[in-house]
Amino acid sequence: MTETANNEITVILATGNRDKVRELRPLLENISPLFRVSALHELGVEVEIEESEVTLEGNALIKARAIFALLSERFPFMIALADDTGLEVESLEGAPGVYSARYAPMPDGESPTYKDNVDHLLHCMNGITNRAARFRTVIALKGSLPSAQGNLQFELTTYGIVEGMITFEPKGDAGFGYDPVFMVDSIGKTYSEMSTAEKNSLSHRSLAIQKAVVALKETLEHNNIPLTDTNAYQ
Ligand code: ITT
Repeated sequence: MTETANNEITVILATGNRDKVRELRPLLENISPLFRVSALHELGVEVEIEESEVTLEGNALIKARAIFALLSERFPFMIALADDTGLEVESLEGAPGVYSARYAPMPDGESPTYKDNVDHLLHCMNGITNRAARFRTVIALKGSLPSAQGNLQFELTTYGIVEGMITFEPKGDAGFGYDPVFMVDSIGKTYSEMSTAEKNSLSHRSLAIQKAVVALKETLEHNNIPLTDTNAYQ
């Protein structure tokens, strides 16, 4: 059984992280009247995907491909959108980077909380004066859409980077992950001192999404698939 309405493209957020969903959804809204954005938990999907690559791009593709494979029968016309994000600290030679979610050492079988990771980062940077760091997000899309020649299958990746500094202590209550200790150079506030809307107006994630939308539109235009005509998919 398929669940795709005639005139919709289902965009599935291929992440188990609801904080990412909260940021990604408004970024994707209003791009096209055809988009219907769904998170995995809203579709009743619970899945563990092993992130076995050593790059953000590799792991973003693993997640997009896994969710595409899992749900493409249910949604023949859909785009699986994955996000892999890392915090890269200059004086730690780019750590925690691709391992940002599992940075703090934990007993076997336990996963660190956001606070465990932040505490570990501040501990590792104790006495270090060079606090320069950057957030990098890679967005991967894997999709299947109808075109005049039949199903168009495509895959693409884009990235977004924001430069900043690691603070000496957490500041602010909003956001998630390393937000309380990441001060954005251009604004002079940590991400946790910003609302979701303000973070979304400048974040690594929003820059990557903007590029992904441009790349998607180019791919679709190249294949004569309009993103605005709601009759195109009937
Ligand atoms: P999925 O793989 O299911 O998407 P995840 O949380 O494991 O969820 P990542 O592999 O991209 O996602 O892990 C990156 C970690 O970096 C994440 O757990 C947070 O601790 C942190 N992180 C990601 N985006 C962030 C952001 O915008 N602000 C602060 N920390 C962030």
